[in-house]
Amino acid sequence: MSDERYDFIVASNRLPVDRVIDDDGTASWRRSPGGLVTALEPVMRDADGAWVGWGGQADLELEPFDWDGVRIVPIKLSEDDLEKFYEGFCNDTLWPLYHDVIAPPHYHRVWWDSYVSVNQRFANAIAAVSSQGATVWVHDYQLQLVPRMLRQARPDLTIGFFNHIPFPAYGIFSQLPWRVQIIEGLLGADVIGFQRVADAGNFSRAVRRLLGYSTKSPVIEVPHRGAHPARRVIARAFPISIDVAGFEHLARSPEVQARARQIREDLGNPKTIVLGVDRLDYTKGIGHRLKAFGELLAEGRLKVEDVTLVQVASPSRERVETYRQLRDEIEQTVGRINGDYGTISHQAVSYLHHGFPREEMAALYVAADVLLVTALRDGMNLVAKEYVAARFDDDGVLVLSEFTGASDELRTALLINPHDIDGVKDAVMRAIEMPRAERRKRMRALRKRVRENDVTHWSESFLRALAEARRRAGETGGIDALGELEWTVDRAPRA
Ligand code: GDG
Repeated sequence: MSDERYDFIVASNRLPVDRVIDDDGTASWRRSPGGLVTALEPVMRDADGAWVGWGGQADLELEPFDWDGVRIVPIKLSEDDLEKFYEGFCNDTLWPLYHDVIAPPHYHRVWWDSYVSVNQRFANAIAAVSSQGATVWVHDYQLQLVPRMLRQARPDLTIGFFNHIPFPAYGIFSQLPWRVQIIEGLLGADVIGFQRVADAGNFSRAVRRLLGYSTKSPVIEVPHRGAHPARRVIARAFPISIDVAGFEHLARSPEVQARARQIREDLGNPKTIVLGVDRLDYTKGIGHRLKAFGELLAEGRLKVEDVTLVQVASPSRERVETYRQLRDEIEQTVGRINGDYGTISHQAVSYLHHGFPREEMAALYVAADVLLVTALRDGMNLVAKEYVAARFDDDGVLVLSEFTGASDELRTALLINPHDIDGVKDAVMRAIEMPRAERRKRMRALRKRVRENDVTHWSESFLRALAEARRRAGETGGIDALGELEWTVDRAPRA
C-alpha cells in the first residue's frame, strides 16, 4: 500500500463504486447508485478525500486507486467474512435486532468474532490513510466498533459516525450479548448521528443503563479512563435526505415523462396506479400491503379494472435464509391475488423482482397516483422522499407508515399504522378518492419540507457538528485541515 495520506476519509461497508466487467473482459468501476455518494462527492473532491470500503466481490484484493478525484481504498472480504460478518452478524443479528426483532435475531459467537476482525481491518486501513488530525466519517451498523478502534490507534483524528438504520429501545438492544462492546465502540466517535430523535434517545439511554455515564441531550460525558482523558460525545438526530433537485430534474425530463405515460398505457390505463418500491426485506411490510390490497379487491371496494398495484421488490440478501423465505411468501401471495382477481386484460398486482435504472424509478413515481409505504420499521425511507421530489406537478398521494423516520418530517402524508390492516385499507381508499385540491395542498407541504432538507443540507450539518465538536475538544492537531474542511462545506453548492 502506498503511504499517501488524506484529510477527509469516509468509510462504509460498500464502496461508492461497483466493479463491472466489460464484454472484452476488462474490469472498470461504475458509480453505484445511492444518495450517500451524491451527498459526499463535492466534499470529497474539495477536501482531498479517500473512501474506504468493500468492492462487492469476495476475495478481491485490490490496491488503492483514484476514481474521479476520490481515492478509493478497497478492503478485502473473504467468503468466510461474507458468511459470518456480513450475512451473519450484520444481516442476521444486528439488522433484525435494530428493526424491533420483526424477525428473530440469531446470536453466534463466531459471527461476533468475525465482526470484530472485519471492523479492525477497516480501522487499520483508515488509520493508514489518515493524515495527522484528519476527519473520518464512518457509516452504518456494519462498522460500529470502528470509532473506538480508530481512536485508540489515532487519538489525533476527529471521528464521526452515522447510523442509517434505527437504534432500538433498551429493552430490545439489551438482548445483544455484546451490547457493552457495541456501545463502547460507538462512543469512540466525537459525533454519533441518528435518523430520528427517538433513536438518539434510545442510544443515550443504553449508555446510561450499561455504562452509567451521565447524559444530557445531546451530550454524553465519557469519563477519564486509564490513559484516556474525559471526553464529550454528541449523539443527536441528523435525518438523511436525497438529491431533491437532481430527482426533480430527472422527473421533468421528456424521456421520463413519456415513459410514465407508456407505463400507464401498458398497464391497461387503470384509473389509479398504486406503487410500492422496496428492497425485498421483511422490515418493509410488503406482506401487510398485499393483505390490505387483496381485501379491498375481495370486498369489492376496489375493482381490478380500475386499480393496479405496481410492486417493485428489488432483490436483496438472497443468501440469507429469512430473505429466501420472505420471497416465497410474497410471491405466493401475489400469485394468489392475481389468480383470484386478475382478468385477461388486467392484472391486480404487477410484481417486479428486479432492480431498475434511476430513470425507470423516476417514471414509476411520475406515473403513480398513490405511493404506499408500509414499513414496519425503517430508519428513514428514501423512497417516500424520492416520490415527493418527483411530483413537481403537486399531485399524487403519499401513504406513509408512522414507523419510518420519514414520518417525523412528512407530516402531511396520510400516516398509517401498517399493523392495522383496516386502517391501511381506509387510507388507501382515502388516497384514491382524495379531491385534487387536497392532494395539491398536501403535496405542496411535503415538497416544501423535502426541499428544505436535501442531502447536501444533511451532510453539511453533520460535518459542521463534527467540526464544532473538534473545536470544543480543543485538540491542536489538524486545525488547519479542519479550517479547510469547514470552508469546503460552507462552499458546497446547495441543491
Ligand atoms: C437504508 C435504511 C434509510 C430501490 N430499488 C431500486 C432502487 N432503489 C433505491 C430507492 C432508494 C433506495 O434504493 C432505498 O432506500 P430506502 O431508504 O428506501 O431503504 P434501504 O435500502 O433499506 O436503506 C433506510 C437509508 O438506508 C438511507 O439512510 O433511509 O431506512 O434501511 O433510493 O430508490 N434504485 C434503483 N433501482 C431499483 O430497482 N435505481
